[in-house]
Amino acid sequence: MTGRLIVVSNRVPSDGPPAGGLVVALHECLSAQGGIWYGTSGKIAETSEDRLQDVPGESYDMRTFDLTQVEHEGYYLGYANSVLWPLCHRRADLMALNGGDYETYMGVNRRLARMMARDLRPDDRVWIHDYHFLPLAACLRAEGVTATLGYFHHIPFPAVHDLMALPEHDIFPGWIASFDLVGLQSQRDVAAALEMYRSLAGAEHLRDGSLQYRDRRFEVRSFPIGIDGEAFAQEATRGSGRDLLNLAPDERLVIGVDRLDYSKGLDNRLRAFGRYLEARRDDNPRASLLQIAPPTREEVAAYQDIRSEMERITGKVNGLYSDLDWTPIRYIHRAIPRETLASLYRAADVGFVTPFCDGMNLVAKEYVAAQNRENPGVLILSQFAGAAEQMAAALIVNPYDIGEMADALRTALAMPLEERKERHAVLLKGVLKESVGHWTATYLATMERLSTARIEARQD
Ligand code: ADQ
Repeated sequence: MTGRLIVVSNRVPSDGPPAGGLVVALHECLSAQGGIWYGTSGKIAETSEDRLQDVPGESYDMRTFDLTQVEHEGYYLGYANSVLWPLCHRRADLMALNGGDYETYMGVNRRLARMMARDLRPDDRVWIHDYHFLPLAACLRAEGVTATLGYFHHIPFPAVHDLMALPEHDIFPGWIASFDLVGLQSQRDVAAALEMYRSLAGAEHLRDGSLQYRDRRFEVRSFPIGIDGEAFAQEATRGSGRDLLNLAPDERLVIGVDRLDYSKGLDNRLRAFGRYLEARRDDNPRASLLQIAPPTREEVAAYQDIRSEMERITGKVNGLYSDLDWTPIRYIHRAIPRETLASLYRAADVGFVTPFCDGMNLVAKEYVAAQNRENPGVLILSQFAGAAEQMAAALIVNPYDIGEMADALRTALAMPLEERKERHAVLLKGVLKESVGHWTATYLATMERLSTARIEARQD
C-alpha cells in the first residue's frame, strides 16, 4: 500500500468517541492504517494563525485548527452554507452572495493548505470531504503538494445552469480538476459534472474514462455512500418504539427524520399528509405522522422561515383533524439518541423520505435496515434523493406533487404483507451490500490505484 491515509473534514471528531456512520467508517480506516485527520476544532480563536493543535489519538493523529469569528461567519455560515449549499441543492435563488465571504472561504482553504503542506509526503493519499474544501486541492497544488488528492462531494453536484449564478463559476472547474479523484454520490451527479466540462474549452473526456482539463488529468466517479446496516438493524431491536409513543392498537405510524433544512421537502411532506387525511375514507387506516426535525444552521437567514412554516402547517393540520384521543402530526424539533431513533423507524409502517434535492439521504437506508423482516414497513422515497438510484423497490414519488405523495401514503398503508416483504427484501439486500464499509473500501481502492500509477509515472 502506498503512503499514509490523510483525511480532511470540516469537523474532527475530537470530543469523544465517534458517532454516526461516516465518522465511524473514517475512524476505522484511519485506525487500521494510521494517518492524520485534519479539520476545525469547533473553538473560536482571537486571531487567525497557521497553527495546528495535536489531539492525541490511539492509532492516528488528529490535527485541528481554530477559526476566528470572522472566519466562522464568512467561511462556514457564509460561503459554504449560504452559497455553495443552496447552489448545489438547486436553490440558487437562496444564495447570499457577498464577495467578502468568498475571500474568507479562500483564506481558510489557503491557510489549511499551508499548514498541511508542511506535513504531507509525495506518496500520501489525502481524502478531503465536502464543499467546505472545494478549493483545497488547488491551494495544496499551489503549495507544491504532489500527493494523491481525493475528494468526496456529499451533496449534489450543481447543475450547469445554476453554476452560472456563482460569481466564481469560471474557476470552479479548475478547483474540481485539481483533485485526482472526485467521488460523487450518484450517476446523476457524474452526468452533471461531465456536462459542466463538456461545455468548456480545454476540457476533454478521455477514452479511459478520465477527464483532462487544461494540464490536469483526473477521474470523476460515483461512490454511493451507505450505512452499517447490520449494526443499525441490531440497534433497532433494542427498544420498543411503539411503547414510547402511546399509539392506539390499530393506529398506523408514518415517520419522517431530517435536519430542518429547506432541501428536505418537509413543508410539502406535511401538506401531503394533510391531503391524505382530507381524502381519508372510513376504511382507510387512521395514521399519525411522527416528524423529527432537529434545528440546524439557525444563524443562516434562509433557515429562519422553515421553522415557523413547519409550525404553521402542523398547527393547521392538527387543528382540522385532531380528536380527543388523537393528534395526527407529532412534530419533534430536536435530535434524539440513535438507539431510540432506530426503534422508532422499526415501529413505523411507512418511512416518508421526500427531499426536493439530496446527495444520498441515509435516513432512507436506516429505515430499511431497521424494519422487522417478517412484517416490514414501506419506504416512500423522493425521485430527487441520490438513494433513489439504488432503491427503485421503494414507492418513488415526486416531492413537488402533493397529490401523488398522498396517494403513495394510501398505497403504502394498504399494501399487502407479501408485497411489503418482497419490496423490503430487495431494498435490504442493497443496503447491506452497499454499506459504508463497501463505500470506504471502493473509494480507497480507487485512490490506491491512482496513487500507485502516479508514483510509477514519477519514477519513469
Ligand atoms: P445530511 O443532509 O445530514 O447529510 P442524511 O443523509 O439524511 O442527510 O443524514 C442525516 C443523518 O442524521 C442520519 O444518519 C439521521 O439518522 C441523522 N439524524 C437526522 N435527524 C436526526 C435526529 N432528530 N436525531 C438523531 N439523528 C438524526 C449529507 C447529505 C446527504 C448524504 C450525507 C452522507 O446532505 O445527502 O446522504 O451527507 O453523505
